[in-house]
Amino acid sequence: MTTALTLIVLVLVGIAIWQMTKIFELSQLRNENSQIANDSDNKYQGYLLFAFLIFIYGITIFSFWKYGKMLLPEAASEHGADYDYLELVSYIIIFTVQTITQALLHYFGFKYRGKKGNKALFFADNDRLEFIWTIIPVIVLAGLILWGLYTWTNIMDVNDEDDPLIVELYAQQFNWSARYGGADNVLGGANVRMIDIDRANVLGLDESDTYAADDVIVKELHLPVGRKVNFKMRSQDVLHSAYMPHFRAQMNCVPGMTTEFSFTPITTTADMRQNPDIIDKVNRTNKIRAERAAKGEDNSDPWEFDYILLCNKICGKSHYNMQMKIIVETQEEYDAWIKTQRTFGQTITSVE
Ligand SMILES: [Cu+2]
Repeated sequence: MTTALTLIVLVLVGIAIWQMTKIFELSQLRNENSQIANDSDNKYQGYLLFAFLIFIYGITIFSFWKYGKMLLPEAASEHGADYDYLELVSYIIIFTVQTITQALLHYFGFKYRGKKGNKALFFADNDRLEFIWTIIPVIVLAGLILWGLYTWTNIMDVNDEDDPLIVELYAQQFNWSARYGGADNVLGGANVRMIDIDRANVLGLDESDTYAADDVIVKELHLPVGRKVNFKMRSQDVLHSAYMPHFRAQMNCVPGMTTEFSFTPITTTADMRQNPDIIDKVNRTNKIRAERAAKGEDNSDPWEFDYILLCNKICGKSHYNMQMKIIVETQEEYDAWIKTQRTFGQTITSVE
């Protein structure tokens, strides 16, 4: 141990001496190599600035080309198209402005680099210019924000008037459960204080509530296509976030309260599997899997696309794997599936 420490100290002393000789060398340099930049240094720096501009444009174009296919396929919910359009317009505005301003910034940095007799025009202030470059962003940003608020209000339509399917999403470290209201489509009351593991009442349903008995708790979310779904979200422990990317839906799950989100799925899982983007993604993934399987690093089961519910809040160690499969199907398929599920009344175990 002492030997190791002595060695480290010796190495550090060596580095310090080497650094000191460098400083000494620099202070001894002749005048034309002085630390004060001359015209040729400034020219060199100016070209470097341009090289950096080309680099950021280049990496932007490269990322779009290389990783553009990672983007989500077309939205599978009714409101998804509005959401995507808002996002697209925001991106177009941001990219246009950033491309122009970066080009100007780097060009002027290059043009007015230190050079004898090369001086930029200087004026202390110009009210008209200031007004123009303040009012344009104000109008554009106010427009985007108002449009965003309007879109958000439309999306957050959680009223129960149009007979939505009511589904509870229950989050806990580190899994999801979904609960349906049963034949009456009404969820029984629930509270974490009523959780009783011994009796398999893991979601804390109120056993004295008559609405609870026919509730159906599942580990795979099935949704009939074309029917609005109102999600009621709860969390047992910490903040989670229910993220359903293909439906452009996300809402935090907060301990002690119920949050809501609603959407109407418009594309069944079977139809989404026919989407060219999805087919392309599946093919690429399976190619990689097959290559890995050949090396014995993966099993060779081909991957098949499914919608997914993910947790989008870093909620602990296994957060990355907190997910639930979502299946969107026809009303008939959904009815057939829900019939095979057992109700809370059937699964609860009585105390002996
Ligand atoms: Cu989580």
